[in-house]
Amino acid sequence: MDIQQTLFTQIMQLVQSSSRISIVTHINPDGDAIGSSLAWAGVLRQLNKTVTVITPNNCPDNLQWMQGYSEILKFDTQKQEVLDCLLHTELFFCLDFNNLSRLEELGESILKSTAPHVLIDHHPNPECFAKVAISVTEASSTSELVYHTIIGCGYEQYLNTQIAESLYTGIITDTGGLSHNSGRPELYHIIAHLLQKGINKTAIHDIIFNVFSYDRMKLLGTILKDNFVFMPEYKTAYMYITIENQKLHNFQLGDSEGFVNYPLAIKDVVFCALFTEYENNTTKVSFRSKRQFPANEFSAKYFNGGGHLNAAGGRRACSLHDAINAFENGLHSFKELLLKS
Ligand SMILES: [Mn+2]
Repeated sequence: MDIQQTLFTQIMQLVQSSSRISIVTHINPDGDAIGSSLAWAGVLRQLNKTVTVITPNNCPDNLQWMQGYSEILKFDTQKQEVLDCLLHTELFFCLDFNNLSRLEELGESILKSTAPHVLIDHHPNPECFAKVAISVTEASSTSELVYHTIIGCGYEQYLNTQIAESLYTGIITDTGGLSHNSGRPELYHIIAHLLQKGINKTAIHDIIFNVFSYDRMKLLGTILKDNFVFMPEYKTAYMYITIENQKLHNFQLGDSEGFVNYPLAIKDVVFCALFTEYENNTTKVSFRSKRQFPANEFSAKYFNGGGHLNAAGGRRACSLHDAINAFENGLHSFKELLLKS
């Protein structure tokens, strides 16, 4: 991966001159957000830095085994502790997002600090708020970029089993278990190195992917059976989760994680969406696509969102019904692109 050594040198200098460092990541943190943040925190702590990982809210249960999880500060439930921490922060690392809006309210608090920001991320179109930015869209994950940062900064001696486990988790969760965004041979050299550090690959896959509750499995069944629409004329399919579905199946944070990928298993689908209805007249949408169809452009145009070419998300202040209408209308203007994708 082509990352200028000068960027690592700058990061090393910033780390050397700071003793209190905060690592922040995006709302609804996923495996890559938590994995990359905890891995980097684990390295910096071995350099005797006082490191705090801050998230806007909590992450799903299946990520809570990683080393350092229990010390994460969550802005929604530990606001005062976070604000106190920000006051003393001398250096920020912003991981797995590139736009402060991804932090929601936490972003405003961070902007009040005069401490420099270092961005490490793989999403397209970064906002320019960082002093140093490692922004590489070809990377499978932020965890892969943190691995390069560890090596590039000469911190390889601190790459222990627990840090390797966190990085591996980030890589496999952002690539759907190495199914997409994971075709570069270099990535497998990294994985080989992580395996050499003693990680248990089978155990991590099990703890990350085989975690459905019975309620969650039944919810998936309901969605696939009753709330699934296939539109072959657009090579598109979508699914939706109503508030009623959520109540009936005792919906927990993270329960719909991965559901959005199911329609892609249909041979002729190149684009799909999962709508989730919320109480406050808001509808959240996740998008997935195959090949060159730009899920992120579609999301930006109709759902105030963004993301990667093949995986994006957004939301709209409207009912589920109106959101689905907006989606179907949007398909008309993307029809040509859909059909040739
Ligand atoms: Mn990521």
